[in-house]
Amino acid sequence: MSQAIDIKVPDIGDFKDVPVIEVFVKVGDTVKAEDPLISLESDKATMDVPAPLGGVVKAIGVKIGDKVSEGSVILQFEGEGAAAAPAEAAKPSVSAPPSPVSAPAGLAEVRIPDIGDFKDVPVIEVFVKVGDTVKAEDPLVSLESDKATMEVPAPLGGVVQEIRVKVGDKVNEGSIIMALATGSASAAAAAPAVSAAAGQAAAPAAAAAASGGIDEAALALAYAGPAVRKLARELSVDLGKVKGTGAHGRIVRTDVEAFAKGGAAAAPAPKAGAAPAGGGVGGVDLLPWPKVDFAKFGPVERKELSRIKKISGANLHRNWVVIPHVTTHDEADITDLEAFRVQMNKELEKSGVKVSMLPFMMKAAVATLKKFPEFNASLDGDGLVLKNYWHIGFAADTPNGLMVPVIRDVDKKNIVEITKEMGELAKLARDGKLKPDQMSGGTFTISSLGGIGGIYFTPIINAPEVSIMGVCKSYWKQHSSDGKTSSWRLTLPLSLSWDHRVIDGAAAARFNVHFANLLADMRRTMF
Ligand code: CAO
Repeated sequence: MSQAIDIKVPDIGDFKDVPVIEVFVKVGDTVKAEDPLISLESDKATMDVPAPLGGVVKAIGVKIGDKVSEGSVILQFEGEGAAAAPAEAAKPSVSAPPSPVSAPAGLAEVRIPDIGDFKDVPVIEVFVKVGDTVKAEDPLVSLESDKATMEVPAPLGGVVQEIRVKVGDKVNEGSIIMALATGSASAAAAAPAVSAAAGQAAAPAAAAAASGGIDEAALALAYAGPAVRKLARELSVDLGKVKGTGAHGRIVRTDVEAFAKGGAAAAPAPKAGAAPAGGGVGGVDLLPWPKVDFAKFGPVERKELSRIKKISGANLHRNWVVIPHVTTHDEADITDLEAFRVQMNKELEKSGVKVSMLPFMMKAAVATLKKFPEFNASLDGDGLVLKNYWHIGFAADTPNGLMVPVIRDVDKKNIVEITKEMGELAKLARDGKLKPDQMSGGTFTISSLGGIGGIYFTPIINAPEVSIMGVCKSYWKQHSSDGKTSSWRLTLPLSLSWDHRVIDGAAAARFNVHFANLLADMRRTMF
């Protein structure tokens, strides 16, 4: 005989009469501790109530639409202890009256509350970062319309687990801005789970790791509760692709499961810049990822990916899958520029500034972007947003992974200013101290492996940018312009990746030629 246990709604802050929007279990289901049982949604937050312990669901006391408060009994379990230890079944304690157990609080998704008639209001400040502990009413983000500035407070206390907006994003009533681990679950939030949805905005450190600014639309704001997001992560399902069949298009558990099996209705064809539709590739379902017990073949150890790698990985993956990349390789003759750089470094020796090739490339990039404006642009639906500013990101290799600090207004800065700023930003990146605004707003990125080696590579475009320049180590190469005479030239390999939805191959080839010509003779930037 097993012990019947009432499961109650835990402490959910000041919320009262919160509607149940999803019930994840059915009678007879076996659940583990922390498995989500139901999801509640107020106008300010969505909260999953997880199982406080393992057991078998004996009865369910709520249905979708019911309103519950702290202490409401939501279901009844046959407890894990009794079920797992039949030998103890005869002990008197087992036949004791049902013991009520409050589920530990779980994850709460915080939404933008009623903000009147305001629509598409930009986030101007995010006050918290992943891992921060907040109390109810602590300000989380600040919004600014042309008429008012509003702070959105925490609807309940907890630990910030995911942040799904960043400065500049536009939000509306109901937009999910972050997830809080509440109650006992907050202890586990010290090592926050990071989803692709959290992506860009989740952590300042990684906000620009691979993509200078995601339009959070499809992924971050996919209408799904924390448990469904967790399931999606476990099944490697991109929520941006899943069509929700729940109320108001909400993505429910079965949608994710069906999608993972390849049978779900796909979301409508994406707009340019959004995640692709369909479960599989070209209508073909993908095979499941191979599961191998590597220990069978030899000794292994497991190392968790750094937080930055998890976030940048999700962004890189999205960018790689969504953007039709093409990479055009070329080379630049930097013989004279290198001589000039060496000369300038001698002259600057006393000032302590040491100029590398990268600031010259930034200047050459700006001049080339001005000539080819569609490379300094972002896709917006069926249109192209051409930017009349030139903020250049540079990939920086840090102990925790790849980051992309951005130098603003490169067109207005000289080589020494760029060098100094680059040095400061690279140091902040390596120390993990870059702020979100130091990684946002980039219009074009340069990824230089020149200090390391290699000849060519295919850099992944830093969405929502549409192109990226990869450079490798320069080398001496014999060059002939007439087939009769030749000379040794210092040659810089260039690899320009471009978004074929925006850029054509001919334009990319011209871009590279122009860029290379400028590096060959920087005086041309004056024309
Ligand atoms: N060819 C030959 N030598 C080069 C070169 C090139 N293209 N680029 C740099 N070098 C030299 C520099 O002149 C310097 O030499 P000295 O020490 O003799 O002066 C040395 O390589 C180291 O340069 P650096 O890397 O310190 O400086 P940088 O300005 O070129 O780059 C930074 C700065 C932050 C971009 C770089 O340190 C870095 O992190 N690069 C890695 C970027 C990356 O990971 N990209 C991959 C992204 S995709 O995963």
